[in-house]
Amino acid sequence: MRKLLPKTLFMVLILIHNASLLNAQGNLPADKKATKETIHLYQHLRQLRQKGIMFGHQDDLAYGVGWKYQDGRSDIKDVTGDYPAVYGWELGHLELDSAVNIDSVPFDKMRHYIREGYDRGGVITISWHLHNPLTGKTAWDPAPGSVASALPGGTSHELYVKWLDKLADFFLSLKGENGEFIPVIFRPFHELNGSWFWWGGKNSTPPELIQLYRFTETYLRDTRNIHHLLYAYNTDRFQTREEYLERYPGDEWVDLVGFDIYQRTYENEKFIAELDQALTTLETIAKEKDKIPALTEFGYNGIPDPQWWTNVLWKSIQSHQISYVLGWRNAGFRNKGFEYYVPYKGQASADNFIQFYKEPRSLFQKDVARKKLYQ
Ligand code: BMA
Repeated sequence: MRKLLPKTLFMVLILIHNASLLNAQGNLPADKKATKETIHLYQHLRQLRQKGIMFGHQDDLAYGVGWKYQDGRSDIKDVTGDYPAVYGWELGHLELDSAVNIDSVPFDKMRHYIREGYDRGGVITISWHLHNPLTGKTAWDPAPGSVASALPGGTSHELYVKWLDKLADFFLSLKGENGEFIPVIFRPFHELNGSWFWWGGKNSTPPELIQLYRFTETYLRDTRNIHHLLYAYNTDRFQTREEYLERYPGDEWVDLVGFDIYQRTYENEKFIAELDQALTTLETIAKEKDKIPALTEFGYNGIPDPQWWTNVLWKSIQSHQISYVLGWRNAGFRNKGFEYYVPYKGQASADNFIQFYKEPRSLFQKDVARKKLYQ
């Protein structure tokens, strides 16, 4: 009896701890049936913002500049000795039954990397550059009426639903050690205020896209019974609050609010001012709506400024309480040029990245693993 007591007491304390987390106001994600790992992740993401900003990287474990599919490798780890806290993955071409994604990453390998990141205590986020279901061409085919046609009653609706089934199957294949589903921050229809994708900007009316967003979420959640997703509402760079919210599906559909932004000129000060301003607006919106703000994609291709991490990125984000920033993929040699958004070992900004890594409020794998985000 005496021996059992501490263990029983411990379990009771855990139960009380979990119950208090679950009952606290505003502590449930948009999906009211979310799995317990998903709820815990959601709650930790909300709280962790007070401690710092997580660093994320797209396709981090799959390839980097000059390498592909080497177990345990990551450009971020090569530079800092630590992995990122957030791992981004992309599902484009899943809808085509292709074995590899839009960037040639085999889906089987991706599943394995997702599990690896989760096992290390990291956060998984997923985007989907799905083809245009109306024209059968790429995501970058802004044919008029594409969104309307994907809606119930539309000519490509049936195909769109078939694609959602493939997406659902993929999400349902992501499992941890004990058979639990691996929580994912899903950011459907990203950059939705820009007009380059079939779903975005001028290519549909805001009510059409809102309807498609809600349909998609309802289908995954209620028809396919998927309860391990957090939903991100994701624009590109924006000027005003009104522009940001124009296609917002509503508070009950969204967990995170974010935007994507890239630096494309040498004008650091201009970029800092724009990013800082947009983050201020985003945080105000997030506060009002009780959502988690994040910089869902960023980058400066080739990072030509060796001091960029501390002098530009950190300078712009340090005073903000956002959940994470996701650097885009290190594609390496592509289209007759190099494309990468985080340094690799020996790259001009690598030393400065280490300085950024050492900032107490920049969070990487080791920092978040300690937080046990799924418990
Ligand atoms: C874009 C580019 C493309 C890539 C796509 C999906 O921003 O990086 O090269 O195919 O994302 O990952």
